[in-house]
Amino acid sequence: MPNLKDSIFALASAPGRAGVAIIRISSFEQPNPLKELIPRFNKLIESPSKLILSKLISSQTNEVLDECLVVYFRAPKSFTGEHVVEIHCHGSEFIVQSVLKELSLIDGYRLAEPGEFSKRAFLNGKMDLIQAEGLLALVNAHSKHQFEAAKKLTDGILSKKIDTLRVQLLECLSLLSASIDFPDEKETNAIQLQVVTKKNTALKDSLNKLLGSYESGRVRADGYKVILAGPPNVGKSSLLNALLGEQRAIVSDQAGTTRDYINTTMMLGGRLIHLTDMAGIHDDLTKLESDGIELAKKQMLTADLVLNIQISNSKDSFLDLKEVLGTELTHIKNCYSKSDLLASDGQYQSDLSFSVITSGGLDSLVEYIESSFDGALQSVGKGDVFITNYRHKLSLESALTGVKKTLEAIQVGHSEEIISFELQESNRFLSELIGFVDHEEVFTEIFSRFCLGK
Ligand SMILES: Nc1nc2c(ncn2[C@@H]2O[C@H](COP(=O)(O)OP(=O)(O)OP(=O)(O)O)[C@@H](O)[C@H]2O)c(=O)[nH]1
Ligand SMILES: [Mg+2]
Repeated sequence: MPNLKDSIFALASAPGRAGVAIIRISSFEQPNPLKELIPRFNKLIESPSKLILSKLISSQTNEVLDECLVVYFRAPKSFTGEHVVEIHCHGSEFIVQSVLKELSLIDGYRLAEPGEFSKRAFLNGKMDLIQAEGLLALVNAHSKHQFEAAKKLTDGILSKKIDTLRVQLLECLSLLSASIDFPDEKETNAIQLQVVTKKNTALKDSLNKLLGSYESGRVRADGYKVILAGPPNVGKSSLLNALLGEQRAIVSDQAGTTRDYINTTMMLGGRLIHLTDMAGIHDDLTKLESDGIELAKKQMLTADLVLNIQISNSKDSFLDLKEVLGTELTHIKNCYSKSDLLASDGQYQSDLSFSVITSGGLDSLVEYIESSFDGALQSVGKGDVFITNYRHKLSLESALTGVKKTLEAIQVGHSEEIISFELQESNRFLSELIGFVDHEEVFTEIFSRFCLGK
């Protein structure tokens, strides 16, 4: 674990040439060693949270490195909760590197690890673990949906919900502990057990509701996975290229052109879509093709929507994906490709039909994908709290198991000690979720996903 007493610094803005670059420094103590670099240091310290114009002077050569704005945030009123100085210098790579080098020469100062500023903010109680994950999601957001989902996390809305559930658990635990301490109070204890049962039933409902929001939350946060499936040569790769507006996949009149799967990401009306083209599925296989088809099957199992494509004038019917996969997929849409080959359009009213050559029907196909995406979001109401993150899902599932076991233990008449044990398990998972339980491995894994300077 990195030393928390070290002063850390890093470029907080994006690397490369820019108008302004921001270098962030966070120290456990007042950053007096910066006196030499920042001649107006005293003025800076006297005026926290105010931008001060100052030269930057090299301690090695006494040369002026830059003239820029500097701001000091006095602990704990800073992002990390420590003493933070931000240098807003000119965004030249040379200036940035010179300033970073000067900082690295100061005793006890070192380059921050990715996510180390945020980790210090978390350790100093500036945000909980869920909010830290929200911050990561916010920085990585491409779409409005992702931004909104991340904002719910950083604003602490999910944390508050989890904490409310945790408080209810703790209330149950204290009722049980009173019963354990006073075993002779049989009547009172029976009433308290009823209260615990009622509270746990409500907890079970709340946890189920949160878990039920995961699929919708996941689509918001991670995007919607659409797979182009069908026999060889039906025009899957052509459709991928047409939707993307670029020649991403190889197209040819030879069956079996695509062997691997091709993942692409695109925005449709502000919606983040992951579009996958893959090997055509058929029976008469070479070894290479069969490997490709195995990969394709795995892709389909994780899809939100499978477009099952067949050629408009084909005598063959659509692939039976249930038979191909040995399991039912929830969202399949049959589509006819190459509609230009038909004498007249609109022959297959009930199915989508399109042509990459004439572009006919492509708008309807896009509309269909967009409305499927929107449909996936609708299972969660506008003001509802929802979850987006797999770690949160796993912790909530474990907490739910504990609550269910508690209710079972009450039903079969187990002792208050056993009932308490199950509830404590639930409490542990909810506490871990927010980061109240010291779990260095989880912290390291989460913060290492941050970029440098965050
Ligand atoms: N007439 C017509 N031909 C098309 C259309 N779309 C694709 N094709 C042609 O159909 C052939 C196969 O197209 P691909 O996009 O490679 O088909 P695929 O489904 O990816 O094929 P595999 O990768 O082999 O499974 C090519 O010759 C395309 O030019 C269309 O809308 N109309
Ligand atoms: Mg192909």
